[in-house]
This record gives sequence, C-alpha cells and structure tokens, in this order.
Amino acid sequence: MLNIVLFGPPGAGKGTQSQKLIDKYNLVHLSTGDILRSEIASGTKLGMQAKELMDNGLLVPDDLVIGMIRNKLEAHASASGFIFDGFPRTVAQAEALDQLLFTQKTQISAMVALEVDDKELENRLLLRGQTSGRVDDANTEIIRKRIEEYNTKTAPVASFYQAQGKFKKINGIGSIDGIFSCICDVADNI
Ligand code: B4P
Repeated sequence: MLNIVLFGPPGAGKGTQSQKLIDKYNLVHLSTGDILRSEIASGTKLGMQAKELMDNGLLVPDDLVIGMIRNKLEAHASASGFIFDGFPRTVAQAEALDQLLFTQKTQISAMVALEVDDKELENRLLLRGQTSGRVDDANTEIIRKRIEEYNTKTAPVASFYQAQGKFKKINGIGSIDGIFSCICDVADNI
C-alpha cells in the first residue's frame, strides 16, 4: 500500500498536488480541510463546531479530526493507498494515525513536505480568496494566524516522521508540474 502524508503550511499546494497524485497512483484522497468544509456546508453538529475555529485560522480539536479520519479509513478498507492532505496537523494526530493504520496492518510510506516562504503563501491565499469565498483566505490577519498555528502546532510533526526516516522535503515554489514530478520521484522510490 502507498500511504503518503502531504505536508506543508497553508497554501503550500497540498490540495493542488493531491489531485494529481490520486489520478496517477489511484489513491483515496483524505483532505481534512475538504471534509470539514463539507460538514459545514451540510450544517452538521461537527461542521458547526469547526466553522468558527476555521474562519479564524485556528485548528479544529484533535479528537474531532481523528474521529473523522477513523471513519474514512474504515469506509475505504480495500483501498490501494491514501493521500493524507492536511492531516496530521499535530503530533497527537500523527500518533493516532500510526495507531489507526497499525490496526489495518499498514503504515505511512513517506511524508512529503512542500516548502514555501511566508510571503508567497500570503500571496497565493489572498489570490485564491478573491474567488474561493473562503473566509480564512479573505484577509492577511487570518492568513498570518493560520501560518502561526502551523509554525507552533504543525511544524513539529515533521520531526515525528523524520525520526521514522520517512521525511522528504521538496521545494514548493515553481511550476505545479515541476513540483509534481519531484513528488513522483519520491513516491516511485519508496
Ligand atoms: P486545508 O483545507 O487543509 O488547506 P490549506 O491550508 O488552505 O491549503 P493547501 O496547502 O491545500 O493549499 P492549495 O493546494 O489549495 O485547511 C483549512 C483549515 O481547515 C485549517 O486552517 C484548519 O482550521 C482546518 N483543518 C484542516 N485539517 C485539519 C486538521 N488535521 N486538524 C485541525 N484542523 C484542520 O493551494 C493554495 C493556493 O495556491 C491555490 O489557489 C493554488 O492554486 C495555489 N498554488 C498551488 N500550487 C502553486 C504553485 N506551485 N505556484 C503558484 N500557486 C500555487
């Protein structure tokens, strides 16, 4: 099974590259951001709990996100692999994911980290905000809050996978196809 964690700050291109990876490797795409936005659109209890946090650039509590991933993994028990996009975002989420995959007799193959500087992230997200309708892309203050959340809570997840020898970093600035080709080099050499 090929199980890839696509990692990086908000706007690094995780969602963009995930779409290309699922087409090429026939993987199931698990984007916690997409799942949460669909819960909000459906007006579920989980969506209502997540909305205010997301609109303010804050992470949603671990137990809610881990529960969502557990349900999705169980629903796709016969998948040939997964792209984890935007998950895990804390060390507690990473530990829980290892445990969930262990019970399914599999594990993470690699964590691919897209590296992009803060100025470029801000530019990309503000640009997307002009058309996405996403409140969290709408202003610089919220975008900076998201980057700060990433630096304090999510960046340590890299060391978690580094300790397992699974961390691969890639320059996330450049053409989308060029970056995709670097990610494929990692996936093809696992
Ligand atoms: P997410 O939905 O995961 O996503 P994201 O951080 O906005 O960005 P991504 O990196 O996927 O960017 P994209 O490819 O779209 O998170 C949103 C929120 O959900 C979080 O803030 C949090 O509140 C909550 N959440 C999600 N998961 C959670 C978890 N596990 N725990 C707790 N809370 C969680 O790219 C961005 C833009 O850049 C696009 O417009 C794209 O076209 C452009 N772009 C991409 N690649 C480019 C390139 N190479 N050059 C130029 N532009 C590029």
